Amino acid sequence: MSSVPASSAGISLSRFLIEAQRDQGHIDAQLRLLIEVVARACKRISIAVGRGALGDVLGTAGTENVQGETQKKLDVISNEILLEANEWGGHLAGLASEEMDHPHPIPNRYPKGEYLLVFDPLDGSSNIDVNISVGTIFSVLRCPPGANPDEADFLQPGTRQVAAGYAVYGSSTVLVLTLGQGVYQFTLDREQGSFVLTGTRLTIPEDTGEFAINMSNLRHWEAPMRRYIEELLAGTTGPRGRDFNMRWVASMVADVHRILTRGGIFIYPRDMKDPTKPGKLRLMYEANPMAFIVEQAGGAATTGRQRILDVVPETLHQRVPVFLGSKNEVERATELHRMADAAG
Ligand code: P6P
Repeated sequence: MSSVPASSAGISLSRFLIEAQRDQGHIDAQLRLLIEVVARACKRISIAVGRGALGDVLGTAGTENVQGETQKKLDVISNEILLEANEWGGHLAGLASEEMDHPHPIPNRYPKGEYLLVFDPLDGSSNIDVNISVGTIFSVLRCPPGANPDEADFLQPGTRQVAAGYAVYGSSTVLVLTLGQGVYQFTLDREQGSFVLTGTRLTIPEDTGEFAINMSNLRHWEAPMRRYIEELLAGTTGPRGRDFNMRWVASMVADVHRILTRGGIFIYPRDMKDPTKPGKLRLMYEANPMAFIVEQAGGAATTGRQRILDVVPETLHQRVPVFLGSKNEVERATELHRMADAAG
């Protein structure tokens, strides 16, 4: 991550977006409003998450989402915050969320815009009750012209994203954003109540000594996946000739933010626990936005067999295997999978 040049130090998110629209022409007014609205919603989510046991926000909501996962109260709260914040502004034609079976149409009483917003309102929510970082992940697509969008209009490959970002609610609340021209980091100044630029053109080192994976699934992995991890675990005694460290937060946002900050490889591979699922993470609102950000930071992101951003979605809540982070490690792991496939 490059330090913020003096000329940029302390720039607010609003000023950054105005300059991206007015001076660089990277975005239009609707997209600027969209990002500002999402950022404001993330501030509200940060406040709700920060209440912890002092607010009536911990524990389960007693309901299940479309994934069949038990919803935490904060899953529902965060989803409602993002829906309510985005309905009335006239910048969206539709929204889709991990927490909702079908896309959410913009009510007829509000004007419709040109963009589609897809999000995971609170990623890693199983960590909430134990006070470990969680986050919000979002992806922005263009709505097909004139469409009153249904699910099919959302099913665009990740290369069609015009913006993506995440907020991580940790020791500080950080918003990471790409508009397709590099990756930028903003930290929430709670006294001002605004996001302030704290990192420009974040870059991921091509090599790393750190990997992130849930090792408890080892016996369920495909052979090339086991071979890759065995290479890392062999350290200086194995073919890689160096030792590796492991981290696993079980909050994708926290693991990806660490990788964006100091490098690493994050893997959630296909496993045979449930052969009907090609992985745990969802393409549209986890893999795609994170892959866009990682590639914009000079990293790589594949399914182990193809570039994530090239995957053509078939369903809104489709899952994919995820390998992302330091380019040379992602390429090594992907090459092992391709060699295994070629060997049949
Ligand atoms: P596991 C959180 O539930 C999540 O979707 C990601 O944020 C995280 O990387 C992964 O699942 C953790 O999965 O199997 O380790 O609990």
